[in-house]
Amino acid sequence: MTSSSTGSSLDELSAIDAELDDEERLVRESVRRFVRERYLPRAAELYAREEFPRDLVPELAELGVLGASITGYGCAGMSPVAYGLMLEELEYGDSGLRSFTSVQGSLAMFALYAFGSEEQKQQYLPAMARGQIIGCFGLTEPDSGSDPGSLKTRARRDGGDFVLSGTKMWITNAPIADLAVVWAKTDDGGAESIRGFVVERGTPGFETSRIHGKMSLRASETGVLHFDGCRVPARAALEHKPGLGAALQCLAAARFGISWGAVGAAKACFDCVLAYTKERLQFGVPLAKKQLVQAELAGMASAIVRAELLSLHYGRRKQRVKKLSPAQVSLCKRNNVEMALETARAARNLLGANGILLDYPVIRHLMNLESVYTYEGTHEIHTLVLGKALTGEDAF
Ligand code: TGC
Ligand code: FAD
Repeated sequence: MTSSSTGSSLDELSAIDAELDDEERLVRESVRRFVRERYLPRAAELYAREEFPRDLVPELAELGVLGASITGYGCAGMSPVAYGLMLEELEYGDSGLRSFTSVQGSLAMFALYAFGSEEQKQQYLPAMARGQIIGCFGLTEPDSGSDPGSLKTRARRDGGDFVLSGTKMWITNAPIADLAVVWAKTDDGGAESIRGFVVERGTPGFETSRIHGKMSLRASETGVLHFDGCRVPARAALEHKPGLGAALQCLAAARFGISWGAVGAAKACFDCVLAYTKERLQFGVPLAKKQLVQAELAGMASAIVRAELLSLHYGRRKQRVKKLSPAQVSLCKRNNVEMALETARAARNLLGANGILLDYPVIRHLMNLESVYTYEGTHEIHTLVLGKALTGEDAF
């Protein structure tokens, strides 16, 4: 079985091409070309320098990947499968590149699209699709991660305004964001509940700082959002049923995309190690001639193809019925990220000592996937979502 110049032998095994329409193939090919020509040559250096390549944002916008699943407002209106393939190709490059795109599109832009006023949509979405406004999504806090219902950030009503106070931590894109979608507790209108707000950079009382020294997702900028008496007009509040449901709807969109992205990271590890085992001689023959090595490769290929077909199935279903259940999304994210992490670990092992060098993409993906395993709902949280769906028992 041979690899095509742009594709992988895995694509031949899954025969996924035959299941895609022209638009989906075109999206996959154009993003694949961008990643291989424009990102991969710089990937190790960006990772080593803890740097997100801001200079590539206009090219990402040109490719139509920002807010790609949104229809109208200058967005590409991609099908769920085209959107997923696009993220798979981006994460073949680096999880940080995919993270940037997920947060911009599935979290910040999706929140505005689903819960923003018409004025907010017109004001922000076209510029975000062009990459001229970068967004972030602030849910997690220093003391509130898996249990976002316990968040402490407050939005106090004061006449025609809201006044925000609190801290959001571990926020992707925070240091480079022009606006933040922020989830805060308010008692406006009676009982205390969670609401989303849009806060622009430059608003007095709103600052961001960068988290340095991450050993994972180093090519993604992660930071803290600080709100100290930050006054925003009432029209900055998103329009949704009060509570956590709106934030979780945004997360559902992003988690579906991550299930595809993880397949891309796993494929990058597989392609690297397949080539390596054909060239690396030990005991006088290529590693690829050893049965134990072939068993590893066969296991990896099977797991990757199964994961991609799972995402394809849910993507088609999402297109047909418009929405996946929370348990379906959890199953997909949980399965595919675990698969990618195990694939990356196995690939790292097959590279031997070389596996710890940034000269090969594998250790970078392995370290990145440790974050992907934790964010957007940890592996355990998705296990518990599935457990609850299966048993009816809430074990959170
Ligand atoms: P619970 O009482 O069960 O539900 C509250 C309301 O939300 C609805 N709901 C969902 N809606 C859509 N999708 C889902 N998956 C949903 N799960 C629940 C639910 O129906 C209810 O609606 P309503 O109308 O009745 O009010 O909420 P809970 O507090 O018990 O929480 C459940 C739990 C633990 C699953 C949830 O809190 C959770 O998912 N925790 C994990 C937190 C998380 O994922 N944080 C991610 C932060 S963002 C991020 O990590 C970005 S990284 C991006 C990158 O760089 O790529
Ligand atoms: P905790 O919730 O403290 O969990 C610690 C451990 O306990 C985990 O293993 C967890 O699975 C386990 N655990 C928790 N509860 C239970 C339970 N009930 N039963 C069994 N085990 C449990 N957040 C945002 O809002 N926006 C972002 O853009 C964003 N980007 C991120 C980027 C990176 C690089 C990282 C690492 C995180 C990012 N996050 C973001 C935060 C991320 O969503 C949280 O880290 C995640 O939700 C987990 O929260 P926590 O880190 O506080 O862990």
